[in-house]
Amino acid sequence: MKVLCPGSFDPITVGHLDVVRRAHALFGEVVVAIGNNSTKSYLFDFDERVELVKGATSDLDGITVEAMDGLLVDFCRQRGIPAVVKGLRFGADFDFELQMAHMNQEMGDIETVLLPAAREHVTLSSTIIRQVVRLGGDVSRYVPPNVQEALAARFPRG
Ligand code: COD
Repeated sequence: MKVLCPGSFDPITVGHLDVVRRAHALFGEVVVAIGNNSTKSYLFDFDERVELVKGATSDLDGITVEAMDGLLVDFCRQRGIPAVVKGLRFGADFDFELQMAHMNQEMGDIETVLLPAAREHVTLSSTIIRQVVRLGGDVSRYVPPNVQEALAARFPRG
């Protein structure tokens, strides 16, 4: 079955990649879609986020990457994708994901599968990564190498 792993990916982290890999193991074919969450302002613009996700997943089989410029339900309908797979870290994620899951089911009959974040990634977020890098910290354990390079270029040290 083909499933969608959507996100802002600002930037993509090893936590996101873990969910993508597990979705692939469970369902076989994964489209990773870079979308916009209208409540967020982004460090990397849309095209940069798409390129970073492409670079981070280039060694993974069975995974394609696309820009999602509009409603998730329209994107899925156009491609015959029946379900989305998302990661769940803590209660706040659940509250937000449940709202989106209901909207996507009502608007487009799209099912949502929520995978618990891996124990080692449960406190990892793109927001924390951006904060640590801005303050000169090392995030190499938490992001793929191409993202680390992009962050270093954005926030050169000393
Ligand atoms: N471990 C596991 N999962 C994680 C981790 C981690 N360390 N970090 C994040 N995740 C999960 C998040 O919980 C989420 O499920 C997913 O990864 C993506 O996270 P983000 O933060 O990159 O992306 P969001 O939540 O900002 O993405 C929101 C979308 C872009 C998917 C959403 O806004 C959307 O669908 N937009 C399209 C327009 C639309 O249809 N809007 C109406 C939706 S009802």
